[in-house]
Amino acid sequence: MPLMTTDYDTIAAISTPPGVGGIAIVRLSGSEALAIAQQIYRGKDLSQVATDTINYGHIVDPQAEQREIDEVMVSVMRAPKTYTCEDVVEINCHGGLQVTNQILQLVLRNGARLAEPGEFTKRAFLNGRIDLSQSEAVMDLIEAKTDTARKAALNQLDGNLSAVIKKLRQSIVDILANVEVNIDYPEYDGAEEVTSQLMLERSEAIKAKIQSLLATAEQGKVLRDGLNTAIVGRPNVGKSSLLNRLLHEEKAIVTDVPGTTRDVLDEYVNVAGVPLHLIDTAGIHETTDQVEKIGVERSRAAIEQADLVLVVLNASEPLTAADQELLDATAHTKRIILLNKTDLPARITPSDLPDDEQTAVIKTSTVTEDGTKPLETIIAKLFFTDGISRQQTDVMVTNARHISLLQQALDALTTVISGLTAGLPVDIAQIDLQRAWELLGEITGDNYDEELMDQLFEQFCIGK
Ligand SMILES: Nc1nc2c(ncn2[C@@H]2O[C@H](COP(=O)(O)OP(=O)(O)OP(=O)(O)O)[C@@H](O)[C@H]2O)c(=O)[nH]1
Ligand SMILES: [Mg+2]
Repeated sequence: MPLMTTDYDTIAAISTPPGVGGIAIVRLSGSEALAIAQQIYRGKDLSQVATDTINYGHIVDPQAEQREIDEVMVSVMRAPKTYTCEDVVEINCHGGLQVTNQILQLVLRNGARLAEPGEFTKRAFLNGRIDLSQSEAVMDLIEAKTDTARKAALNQLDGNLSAVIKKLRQSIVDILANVEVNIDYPEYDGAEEVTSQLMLERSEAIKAKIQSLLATAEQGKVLRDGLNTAIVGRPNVGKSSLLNRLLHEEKAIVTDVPGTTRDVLDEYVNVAGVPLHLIDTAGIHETTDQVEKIGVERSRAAIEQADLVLVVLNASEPLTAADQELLDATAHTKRIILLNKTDLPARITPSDLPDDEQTAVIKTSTVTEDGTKPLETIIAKLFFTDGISRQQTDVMVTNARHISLLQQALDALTTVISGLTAGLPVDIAQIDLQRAWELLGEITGDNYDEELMDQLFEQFCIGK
């Protein structure tokens, strides 16, 4: 995309998290960034310093007799080779709410406007430095919960997904161009059939590529949002102990009193590159205790919403009716059965368990920690059959908006293919093919809609 910097107003925000810290950064972007910074800065003449330099000085209040606010380092980055493609100034000040807020106020009083969430990144998009899917990758990168999620986001930021989408769109344009040629020069016999056949073959190839992209989406979504994993079982079987083992930290309260966990507790943990959103639940059983009752209801709801259920049984006691009920309730969910407390004499044998090839059964003891490693391995295998290879994170669709657009493009291609197969004329199929081209363009923002853009960037944090 060409760099065409439009002259927008100059925006400013605190780019570091609020609170106390060694350093905080107030960032400005826009054609007035340097001039505004200069008004409140005592040090070198910023209009004369070289680009990509950091400069020592003081922030002063020009409206209050040059009162000193802080000792700072000011980074100067001149357009167009900056994050936003505009002049960018970053004031590195001392961290702390008072200092950073006062500097921000000064900047605003001297001509800048407070940036909206994501507005710096939006500028990078509007100025043509990155496309929409790359902008979204910035947010994914900030929010990455595991190293694999970070890699996938970084690849998307590098433009890997954009490149694949651009190629697909080009292939569609090539088909459409071919159709135009044949429609314009229909003089030779059989032009229509040849065109139709060619369109069909190429549409099938494009459809296959979209399908393979969509195939990465399940893994991609897990990488991004974490796998909702509910730990369920009767009271006292060791659910909270298991959560603590997987977290490698004593987060949940464990006691020998049944009914210790009364409300769901959730934590993120990285298991072999899979971000698990672990949900420890209250023991499921009949109870008249009002508080416990609500907990039990929430446990049942957690099963409904889970991508994976860890069913914990106490292997040192015979299987109870309540255990059986849980096994039935989770029969159609992705699950792993844990025979816990195997450090004690066993009272459940595998033959007591449902005969179900899909379900892995693991013996665990949260006391000896037996079974924790095998459990982690199985969880990783369930979602990433061969582990996550570099190849897979190269292009991975992680974003719900992208998934939905790819799905719609796939539907459009399916219509093209079934139409052509049924002998419909090419110019009818052409309409849906063009629709697929438009839908793919929405991923990269080549066809963008003002309202959609606002919604997207609103999800960003301030100062990014
Ligand atoms: N021997 C043995 N005891 C265990 C094991 N796992 C948990 N326990 C004990 O079992 C008791 C209950 O453990 P919790 O982790 O609180 O069980 P829970 O399923 O969360 O119980 P509720 O929250 O009450 O539903 C505690 O005394 C644990 O120390 C195990 O593998 N072996
Ligand atoms: Mg518990």
